[in-house]
Amino acid sequence: MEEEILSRMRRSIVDGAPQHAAALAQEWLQSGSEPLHAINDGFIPGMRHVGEQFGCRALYLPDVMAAAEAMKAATAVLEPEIQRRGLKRGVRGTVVLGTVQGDIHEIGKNLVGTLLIAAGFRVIDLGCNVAAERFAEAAEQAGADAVGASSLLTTTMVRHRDVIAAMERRNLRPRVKIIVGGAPVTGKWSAEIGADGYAADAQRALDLVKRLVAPSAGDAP
Ligand code: B12
Repeated sequence: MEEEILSRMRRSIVDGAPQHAAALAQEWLQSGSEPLHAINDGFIPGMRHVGEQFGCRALYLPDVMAAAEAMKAATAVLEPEIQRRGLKRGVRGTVVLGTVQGDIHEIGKNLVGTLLIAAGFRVIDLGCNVAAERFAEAAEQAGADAVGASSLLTTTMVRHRDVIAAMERRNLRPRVKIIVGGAPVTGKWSAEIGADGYAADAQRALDLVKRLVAPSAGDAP
């Protein structure tokens, strides 16, 4: 039963069907199932498939755009429930999040933000296409503990370096931690540019922030 609905979730993304995706997400919540499981094992595999098909030109940009709309419709239903389930245990720290300049991919970054909020972090989400200086300015103003910069394009990954440089110019380093992520990003890249860490998915991103920012709270869910 669960496997069947997960498979329909994958299909709803590939078909680019927002209403169907949202309805499946609702059905999932009504059955009392774990919302993150639906994202990780239902909707994200659909998105991954679309990305692969786009990469080998079996699908085109409008297909990817439709898939992204379906993904957003599903996460709009699931993310509030993820946050609700996590709430509320005193603020553990402040994290500034954004997608780097020139890049408008936001779905993964939003998911990272949702898990951080659910775990008790204050998240300042700057959105996408964010200039390096803006990350640093927001971190300074908010007294942030960490900055997370997302990048989904090999051509925009280099902007991570700019974020680090902007933070250094304001003397925010090494106190404010910098973490990087997004499909083309690796641990090797993070080490090469002098970031504090990289994570492959939202759950690992949360674990990383807990380790870097709130080590004493590391055992809490
Ligand atoms: C959806 C999508 C789009 C949508 C984005 C919609 C939106 N509002 O976000 C639209 C249609 C707009 C789009 C546009 C483009 N796209 Co696009 N897109 C994708 C696709 C299919 C899925 C991305 C996604 O949402 N995945 C689901 C989420 C949940 O996963 P995720 O983003 O990886 O995030 C997870 C982790 O990476 C991590 N994470 C993410 N951010 C962060 C941040 C931190 C700090 C940490 C620690 C972790 C972390 O946690 C997340 C949750 O688990 C990918 C394929 C892929 N495999 O990634 C291509 C892909 C990224 N796109 C690609 C391309 C080429 C483009 C375009 C250039 C196409 C064009 N010709 O115009 C444009 C670029 C526009 C721009 N300037 O940014 C290429 C990139 C190739 C490359 N190597 O550079 C990909 C890989 C597709 C492909 N196979 O060719 N795209």
